[in-house]
Amino acid sequence: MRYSIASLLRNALSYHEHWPQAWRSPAPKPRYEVVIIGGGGHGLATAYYLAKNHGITDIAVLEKGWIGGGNTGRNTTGIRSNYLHDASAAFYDYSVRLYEELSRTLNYNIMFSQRGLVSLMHSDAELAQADRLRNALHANGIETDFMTVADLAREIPLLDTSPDARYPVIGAVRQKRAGTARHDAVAWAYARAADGLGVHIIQDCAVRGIRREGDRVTALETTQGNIAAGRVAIAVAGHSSVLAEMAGFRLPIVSYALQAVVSEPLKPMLDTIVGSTAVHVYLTQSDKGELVIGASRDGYPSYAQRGSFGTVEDMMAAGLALFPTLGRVKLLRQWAGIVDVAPDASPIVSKTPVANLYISTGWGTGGFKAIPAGGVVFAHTIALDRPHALNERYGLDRFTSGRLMDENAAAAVRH
Ligand code: FAD
Ligand code: PYC
Repeated sequence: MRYSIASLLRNALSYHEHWPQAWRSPAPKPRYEVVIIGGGGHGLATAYYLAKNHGITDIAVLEKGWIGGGNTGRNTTGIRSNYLHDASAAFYDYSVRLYEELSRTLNYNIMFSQRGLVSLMHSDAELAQADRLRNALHANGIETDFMTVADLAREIPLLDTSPDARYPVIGAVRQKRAGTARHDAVAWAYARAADGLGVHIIQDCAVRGIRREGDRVTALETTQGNIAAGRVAIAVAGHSSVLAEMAGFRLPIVSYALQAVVSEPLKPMLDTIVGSTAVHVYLTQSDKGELVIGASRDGYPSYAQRGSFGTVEDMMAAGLALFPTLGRVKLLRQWAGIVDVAPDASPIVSKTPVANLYISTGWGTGGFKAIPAGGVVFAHTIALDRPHALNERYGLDRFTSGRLMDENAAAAVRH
């Protein structure tokens, strides 16, 4: 990373005062070549790669709240590439490789930590399914290793590996290159880099209407006035159907709340991500010491960014079944994000039925890991009006052709 000793000293002695703004806050211009709706990781990364890879810099990113305030700043930051289908494996592994370099690429410490992801198995059926996935991953050059119960007892000592456990563990599969990153740093890093290339990031600017002439989008009605656009890109996660309706088409997306909680800070006790799809919970420990715990999405569609108490109760019961010693740990916070779920649990990065309107959605419970690659392929699709090789299978046309790509089994939590 490019830090000089002088700049480190200056910042250390500044008492955190007089720091320059990391990106500007311009008033919107009347027109942009490209307007991106949604200042989450996907919208910001797309703006950056449009400018960096395609030389398009007359771009505005419109965010109704603050950048990263949607799912990007609410997620549990699991980054991995253990997906079943060839096209998914290629896409997600490219994203992990971009993450491996991202702090350097954007000159911003995103705190990427390749601490590995351990997926626990509790039945022969799960082991058989894991073998199939491991073979598919191996064929795609993505290595995983099998962990025995003895390996688990040694490496995750607080996990209950006894045969008398409520849900006895019989083995696990680990992707060592999987990991976590600081979620809002990813948004901020892309924002600062995009701003540096001339992109306007406009916060507190909600899109309320999409204007069309014939089959083309011409302008957006926003809370900061009307903005004309040559091309418009939608990257609003759980609000995708609302935006699609404004543009006059329908999406096969259902929106749900997905919740997570953090505990009080604890001494270091868990140096990997560990989860069980059967018992249905996953845990990791943040650098502050908090246990970050998540599980399934809520069972019914909703736009309420709260989530239901029943899901939290289930999540806690599942967590305690795996880690009974955590029984007296206190929870600090609970929150939810609204996730955008496609029927096959694969994303949609695509042209739309409306000319010059593009959409990135369907990331569901797993789009944080996809931000770098999602940005690259969405920027390519917008700039060249055709998909990148890595998102050819992510078109909206698959819902009419029937060529779906079912990744429900690879979703770490229920989509
Ligand atoms: P967002 O970050 O939600 O950004 C969309 C933005 O659009 C929002 O900021 C919103 O305010 C804005 N917007 C909406 N409507 C409008 C409008 N009308 N006008 C202007 N702006 C608008 N993924 C993983 O890979 N690993 C994980 O471990 C993981 N854990 C998760 C845990 C939880 C609890 C949640 C909620 C999600 C998790 N995810 C995870 C999923 C991941 O967070 C999302 O898929 C990803 O962040 C989506 O990014 P995005 O940029 O598409 O959406
Ligand atoms: O997609 O890896 C994932 C994930 C973990 C937790 C939520 N999503």
